[in-house]
Amino acid sequence: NAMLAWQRTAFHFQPPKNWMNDPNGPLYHKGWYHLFYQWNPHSAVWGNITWGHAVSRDLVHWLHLPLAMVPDHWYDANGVWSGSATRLPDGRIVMLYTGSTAESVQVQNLAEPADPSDPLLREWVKSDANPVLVPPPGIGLKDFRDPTTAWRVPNDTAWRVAIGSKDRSHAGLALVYRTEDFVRYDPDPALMHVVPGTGMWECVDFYPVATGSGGAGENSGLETSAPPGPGVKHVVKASLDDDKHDYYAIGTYDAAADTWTPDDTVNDVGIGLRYDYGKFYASKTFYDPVLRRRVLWGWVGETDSERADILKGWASLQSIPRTVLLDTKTGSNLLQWPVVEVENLRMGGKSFGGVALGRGSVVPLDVGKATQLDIEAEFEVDAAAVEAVTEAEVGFNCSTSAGAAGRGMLGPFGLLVLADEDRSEQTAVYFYLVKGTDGSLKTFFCQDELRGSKANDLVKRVYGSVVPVLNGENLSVRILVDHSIVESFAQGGRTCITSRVYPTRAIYDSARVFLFNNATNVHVTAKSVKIWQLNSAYIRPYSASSL
Ligand code: DQQ
Repeated sequence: NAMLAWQRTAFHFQPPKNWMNDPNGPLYHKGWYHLFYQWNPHSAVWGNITWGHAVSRDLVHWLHLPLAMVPDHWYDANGVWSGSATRLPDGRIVMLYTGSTAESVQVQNLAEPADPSDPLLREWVKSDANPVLVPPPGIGLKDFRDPTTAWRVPNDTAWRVAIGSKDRSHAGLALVYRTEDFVRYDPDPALMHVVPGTGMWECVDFYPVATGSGGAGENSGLETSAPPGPGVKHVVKASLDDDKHDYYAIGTYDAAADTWTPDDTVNDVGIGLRYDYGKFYASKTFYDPVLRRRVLWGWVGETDSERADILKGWASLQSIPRTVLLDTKTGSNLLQWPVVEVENLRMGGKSFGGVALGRGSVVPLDVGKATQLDIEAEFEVDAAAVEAVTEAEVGFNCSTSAGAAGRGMLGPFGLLVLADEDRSEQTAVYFYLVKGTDGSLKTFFCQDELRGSKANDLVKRVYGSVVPVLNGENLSVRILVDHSIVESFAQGGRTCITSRVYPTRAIYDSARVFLFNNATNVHVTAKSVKIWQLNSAYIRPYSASSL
């Protein structure tokens, strides 16, 4: 439908058409990054789930390949659901995935490349032993899915795999199994992790991160089986089916006892930290041995109506792949940042320095076409004015606030993207400070979609949360704008927010960028703002001759 053509993105991963959801089995093999994904070959709504497949040299430009797996056995007749890849030390690649059987029972299945010497891994063979795991006693037949990448610990030949579930009391949990051959499995009750009240855990992920002290370098990712010990923390992530958000906790994996304990037991998985406060779900990481980094993919769904999706002929994007590191400055959160290859799409680039933002001001930034942008901005707030305020909005919360239009003492201030000339449409990305009577400052990072579009068949929200700001740090934000998505990263990626927006006026040459400050009591200076146009990534359809 040409009417909605401007909503397709230019550098986010999208199949040529139809419905997509979770990223599956990401891996690196013989020069290529592989991405599989949940896909409906027949329509723009969820169903008939098969595995789409694409490859890339740089995680940005993709070549679509034929389907990797289709629902063609009784054990996955109702869908080839989510799963993960594991590379064994001998180079063998095993893929574990959930099949929804003809009876809609969730079972785990094994598949391997037909020809591991094919860099494109075009053909996949399902094991004769399938299903290799069925729901254990006490677990619902439809509550057993999404196997992780397998890992090993020192002095043990057995691999471990986690699978998401819930129990009868609505506690979310990760069941762990041990296996030597990926065909026979034994339960590993010690390593199971349970969090009351969190409901079904989908797409569990478990991986090490470096603390930068006493071990691997703090700026590199760790291989999934990197040995636990000093200098290493382990992240457990669960996608909560109840509220469709991805939560994580950082903790310690004791390999000898085979247990994982969260650092912050109050904010355990599903209660505490979120990867992203906007639209971002069913994510999965993989280790990239080339650039020695851990890379995160997340499914970014639509917030328009199903009717609009059918009109468009497609639904959903994958997030920009993000490098994941432990934030060694705070020690208590991860840092997510667009993979460095995205910067190769930068063209031109404009710098604006020292833009004064008086109280209630809006300043346009002339950047030309503003539908595909990479923005880096740094703000400084007038410290004396902050000092002069005795108390400011301690009860503030992005989601329940009036958004960018609301005027507080020390916020909001930030940027408006995908805005038209008179700002009748705009997506606001901003900071908001609150101050307690004891003088303590807290910084919120929010994204407001309420005026994102004139269309009325949309879910529009104000997203966001607190972002840690350390002494001496300015407020900083990176924003990627791509037609119908805004992905924002505050303070180097401590807090991230993804929005889908569907402007009807701020499209093509009419899209603009503004700086704004709606605070009543504080001046803000945009110390530096750099804005690049981002080139399209020309994601190519498959044909044998394109190789
Ligand atoms: N999507 C898959 C499931 C998973 C869910 C089915 C998460 O395997 O639990 O398409 O979005």
